[in-house]
Amino acid sequence: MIRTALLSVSDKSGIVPFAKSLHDCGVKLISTGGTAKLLAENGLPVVEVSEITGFPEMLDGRVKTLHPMVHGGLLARRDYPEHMAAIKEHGIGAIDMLVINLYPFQKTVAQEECSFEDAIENIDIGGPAMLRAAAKNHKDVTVLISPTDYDAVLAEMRANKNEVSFATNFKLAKKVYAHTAQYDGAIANYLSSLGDNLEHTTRSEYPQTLHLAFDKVQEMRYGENPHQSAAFYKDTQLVPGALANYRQLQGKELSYNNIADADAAWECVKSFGNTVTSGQPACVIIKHANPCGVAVANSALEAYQKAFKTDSTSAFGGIIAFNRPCDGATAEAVSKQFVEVLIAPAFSPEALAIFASKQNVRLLEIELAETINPQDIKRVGGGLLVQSPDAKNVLPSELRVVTKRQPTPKEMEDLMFAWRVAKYVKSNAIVFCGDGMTLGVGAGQMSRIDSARIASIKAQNAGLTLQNSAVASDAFFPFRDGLDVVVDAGATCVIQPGGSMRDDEVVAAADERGVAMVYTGTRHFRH
Ligand code: 93A
Repeated sequence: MIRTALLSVSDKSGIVPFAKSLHDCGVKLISTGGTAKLLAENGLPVVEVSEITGFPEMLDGRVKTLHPMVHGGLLARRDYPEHMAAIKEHGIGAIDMLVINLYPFQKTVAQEECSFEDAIENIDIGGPAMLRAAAKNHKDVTVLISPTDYDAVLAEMRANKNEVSFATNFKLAKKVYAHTAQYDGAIANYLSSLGDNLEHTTRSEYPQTLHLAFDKVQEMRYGENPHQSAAFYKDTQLVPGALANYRQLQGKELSYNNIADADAAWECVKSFGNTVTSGQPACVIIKHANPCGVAVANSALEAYQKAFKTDSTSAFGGIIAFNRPCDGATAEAVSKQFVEVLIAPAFSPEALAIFASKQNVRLLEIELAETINPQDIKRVGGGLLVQSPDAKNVLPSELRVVTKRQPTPKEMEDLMFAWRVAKYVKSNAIVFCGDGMTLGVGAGQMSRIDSARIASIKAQNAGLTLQNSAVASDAFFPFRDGLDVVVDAGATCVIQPGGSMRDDEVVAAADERGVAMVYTGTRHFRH
């Protein structure tokens, strides 16, 4: 039974209403400095941990809760008379619930400008110690690390006279150890990334140490092919906006290939603005992990219509994603094609009504939020390849025009769009674009010139003109031949990383043909 709760949170969102509800249930509130202050300001009676320990918070807050008055209260076994006698003898009160949100270590070190000092001060000691104590004693203690669990626990308490079941406590305890393991993993990762040089603290210099915690959420009927078995695992700590946070509104169970392609679609569409107000409405259509149509426009509907034009043949049975809510008009248009999965941050009632008669279409709703998987992982024979994600977005200041001719503002806009798309196309990637849409996508070829030829053939097949188009190449042109192919097809400007031994030859070819060329300085291989 929950009589006393200790609350100590860095991220204080949701804590006040939760503490109010606990108070309404008659629960005594204990809290650390900042959290206690906030609760008191909101009219809640709260006992400061320092009153309980008889010690002030000291060493700049490094020592607040590391005390037998706290840990005795968390660890005492309620069913052991000796334990209960011992805490009674020492005047220690039992703590039945612990609510913690640790110092934001990962968030802190993810900042480019994070200093070593900052990183170290954001290593939480007391929080994980209490978490591990409470989780160990989960038979009698309820431990919460996520505001998303507040409501369910409250509902259980209200329905059962402040009791929380063993099943709930056990579930929450498992979450805790996965969380503290990840937290320590992040610290180990960060520290080993520094090597001997404490100046190297930027995210891009982060090395890869493996600390994984996953929950199996779905057995699949089969894997990539019907003779392969498969399952889907989610990170135990999901960040908002991650694909695995999807809410399926209708449709058959997602298959292995659906999830893989949905991820490609969602990652690509999010890159065009990852809040509902930023960037332009965008639509991405994926087939076999590659975009076969990407467009931006003034509305989701228009973006879809443009994206569909790129390659309507390949779009058949595709996975479609929007960075805007799917409204009735968009749903109407999309429902005319065979679509496997449709992803959007929201679906209007009209859109849902349209798809109600098409129950095979899988509709996924995912919150639009900025997320980056901390690690990219690929299984190879006998091992794993682990890398930081390709989170690089080229800054305008990094662009370098290398030809005599400067791109016009319109060309520059098309180039930036093309570059953004190319990042999500398997290498070798050549992407023709114009007016905020893809015109031809050449993907996954072993030679760049073949990708260029395929991209131009695909545009022809779709009846699209490449006259005055912009082209992105995910990596440098090794020879001038690839450039010649795209210029022959009608491109007037090209964006590419540069860095080839024959850059001079390629730039000379661009000058010879009156084409504007921009270097990004970074490439986007994707395999
Ligand atoms: O500096 S600590 O490692 N030492 C502690 O004894 C301690 N106790 C709780 N950090 C400690 N905490 C952390 O303080 C919690 O995990 C939480 O993140 C934060 C809440 O502090 P405040 O209530 O003062 O904002």
